[in-house]
Amino acid sequence: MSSELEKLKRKCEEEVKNSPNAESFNGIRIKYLGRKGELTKILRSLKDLPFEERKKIGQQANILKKELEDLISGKEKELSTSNFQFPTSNFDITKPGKKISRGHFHPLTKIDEEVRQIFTSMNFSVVEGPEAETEFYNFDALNIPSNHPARDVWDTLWIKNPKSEILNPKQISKLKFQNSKLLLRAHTSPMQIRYMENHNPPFQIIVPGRVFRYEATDASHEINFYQVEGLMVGPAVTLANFKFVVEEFFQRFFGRQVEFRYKPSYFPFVEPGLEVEVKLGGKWLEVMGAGMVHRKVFDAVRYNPGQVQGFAFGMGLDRLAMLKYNVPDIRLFYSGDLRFIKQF
Ligand code: YSA
Repeated sequence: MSSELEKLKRKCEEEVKNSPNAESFNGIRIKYLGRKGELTKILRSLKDLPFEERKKIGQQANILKKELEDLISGKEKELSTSNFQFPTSNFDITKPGKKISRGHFHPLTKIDEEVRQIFTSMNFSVVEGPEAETEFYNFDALNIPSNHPARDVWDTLWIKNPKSEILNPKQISKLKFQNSKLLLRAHTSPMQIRYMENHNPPFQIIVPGRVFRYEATDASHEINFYQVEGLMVGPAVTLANFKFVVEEFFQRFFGRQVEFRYKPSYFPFVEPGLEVEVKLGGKWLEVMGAGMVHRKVFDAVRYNPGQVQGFAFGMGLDRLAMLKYNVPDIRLFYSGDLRFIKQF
């Protein structure tokens, strides 16, 4: 009889051990200790045994009953979430938790957003254009024909064997009359042409976007970077309007009064052309190229230069970010180095 008790004990222990959750213990309790349970059956059968043996086995069975009860409720408590207890050793409840690191916008995205906000608040619309461009839009229509020395300014990344599926059918038919070689746009100015082809003045737009140049990289030059183009055209848009818009933009962008300086410059698509410099930390820094839209550009989009005039500008977004955040090397923006990115 005592070997039967022993067997029963092992069986019950095994079942408790393999029990997946606290809920399954009720079943085990009924199976072994319930009114028709296995241990109860043994206790009932004792009446047929001689007195001495009944006494001995009875005692053993009662001890086992207590043991099984403790075993089942102990394990049940342990698994029950409502009764979860913090482990008492090595657990400091007052210690601050681990900080979960959250992502955030890249510094260039932040600057891009800020530039868009300032210009849209001045009633400029934001438009974007293709990064793979044609020679016609990137150069010819901007008064930079193929033999023009100014092409050297825009060290160009040409695309070999352009696949016609990059262009839609309307574009392809147009290209029959235009210079169709493909390239990665070297500036955002081609969007001046694309926009004017499809819109009538007056309007004012900015074109933020990625541009590409075949250049050696250094602390202030990357092979791919971002520019923001600006274009305002109307019957009586003048350099005075340009000066107001640009100064308003930079005061708000840098969040303080800054000094400006205008220098004559040359871009084939403006006349006159100029460069804008701002004084930051006691130093003059060039921040944009600009000018009044050249009449040949208006010719290319079939505007009447006698009826409209406008200004255009282009600035390097990365360079603005460098000035604003005091970043010494443009390449850090593209390094993917989290130690740098996490500072913004
Ligand atoms: C000029 C007159 C207009 O009416 C309209 C636009 C322009 C700008 C012209 N399209 C242009 O691309 N001029 S630029 O070659 O001098 O570049 C403009 C700005 O881009 C520079 O002032 C500089 O801030 C930035 N840039 C140029 N090359 C760069 C660069 N930034 C990073 N890496 C490079 N490699």
